[in-house]
Amino acid sequence: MVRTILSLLALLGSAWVAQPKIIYAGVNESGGEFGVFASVDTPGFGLPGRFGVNYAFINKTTVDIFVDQEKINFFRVTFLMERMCPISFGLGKRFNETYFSEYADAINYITVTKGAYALLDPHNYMRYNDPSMQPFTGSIIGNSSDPTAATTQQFRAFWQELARRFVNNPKVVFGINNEPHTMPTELVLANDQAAIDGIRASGARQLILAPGNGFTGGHSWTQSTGAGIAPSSDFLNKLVDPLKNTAIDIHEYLDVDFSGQHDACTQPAPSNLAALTTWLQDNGLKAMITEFGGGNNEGCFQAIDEMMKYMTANDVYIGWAIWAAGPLWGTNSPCCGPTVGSLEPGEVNVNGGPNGFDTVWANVVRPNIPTGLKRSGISSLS
Ligand SMILES: *[C@@H]1O[C@H](CO)[C@@H](O)[C@H](O)[C@H]1NC(C)=O
Ligand SMILES: *[C@@H]1O[C@H](CO)[C@@H](O)[C@H](O)[C@H]1NC(C)=O
Ligand SMILES: *[C@@H]1O[C@H](CO)[C@@H](O)[C@H](O)[C@H]1NC(C)=O
Ligand SMILES: CC(=O)N[C@H]1CO[C@H](CO)[C@@H](O)[C@@H]1O
Repeated sequence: MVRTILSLLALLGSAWVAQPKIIYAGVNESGGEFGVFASVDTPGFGLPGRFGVNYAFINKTTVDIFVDQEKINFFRVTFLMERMCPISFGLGKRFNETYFSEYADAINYITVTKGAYALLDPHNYMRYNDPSMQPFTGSIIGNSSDPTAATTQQFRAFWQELARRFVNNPKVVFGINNEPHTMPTELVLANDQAAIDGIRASGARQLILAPGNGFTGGHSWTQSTGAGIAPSSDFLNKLVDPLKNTAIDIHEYLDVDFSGQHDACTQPAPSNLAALTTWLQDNGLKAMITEFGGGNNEGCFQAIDEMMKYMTANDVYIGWAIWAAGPLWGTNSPCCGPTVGSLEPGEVNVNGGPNGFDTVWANVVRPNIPTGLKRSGISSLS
């Protein structure tokens, strides 16, 4: 009897462990923020830009490949706040309807036509009004000593309007902002909270992802990322979502300085993410890793595999999106050395050889795509 109960418990235990925890798996679709980069700080450079020429959101054919053949269920789709809210309008509820409809077309294709989830990603580093030398130009949202800065209230109004427009689409996820950095962590918290308040005030109930400071790096979550800057862990557990449907948004590259610019993977995820994992557990929070990546080499394949298995083994992680696919990369390499190329199917790398989709994705990402991904229902923590 004891033995039966014990083996029953063991069975229950293993069934428990085998529960799928990663429920979102996918890729970044980067391109909506392109065409504004200048070699010197030039406010307004490249704005508004031409759709399909200077910027674009997705290639529907490659989204088909990702959903139908690769069976992923998640796309992070970047856009630029200065295009959604032209500088002449200011940040807030007045949108450029042309840019919005181009963006909404991409989001609706992913969510309605293909049935996958889409993360709305204002790719702005918590800054607004000058993306010409991102991530360092632009006024920090809510910097009250900067008269040209958009206010936290404006940021709330922006999110309330964007969420209102997707209130009836259960498959969107709201990403508050890409990679805040070099600002008071108190202000990251205040802006994140304002976004959550605006989103919920619109009636939207979908999942929200909240970033921390320091480019929202997982490895530095519990550390100061600059003089006088408090660790994200000191503040990001103070967020209040009345619907308790907010997770932490994490980025984590595996190269020497966590920038994703080098081809060697020398920063192991399991040890670098350990303190974050403990913090998430202690605070009853979940996280998604919405940017990561590694180069086209054995060392990186191993490091990525280790990272993905680490996320699967720790149930505080509910999903991931690798950087990056997108319609405008061509032979350029968004991650991990100049010769990897992008993750966009059908493209080649700078040498005319296979790109990251045929190397990194095929070798290490594809084998780690879980089978139990969430396919229906409103975006949520489970
Ligand atoms: C709105 O976006 C469209 C498409 O990019 C652009 O042609 C137009 O000039 C923009 N309007 C403003 C006010 O920026
Ligand atoms: C806020 O704005 C002031 C005035 O432009 C600037 O001196 C300060 O550095 C800004 N704060 C941060 C954290 O950048
Ligand atoms: C979209 O992707 C397909 C499949 O790789 C490719 O044949 C096509 O040229 C792409 N279209 C654009 C506009 O890049
Ligand atoms: C590896 C990589 O390209 N990461 C980038 C993610 O987001 C922006 C690109 O728009 C970059 O600043 C990061 O370096």
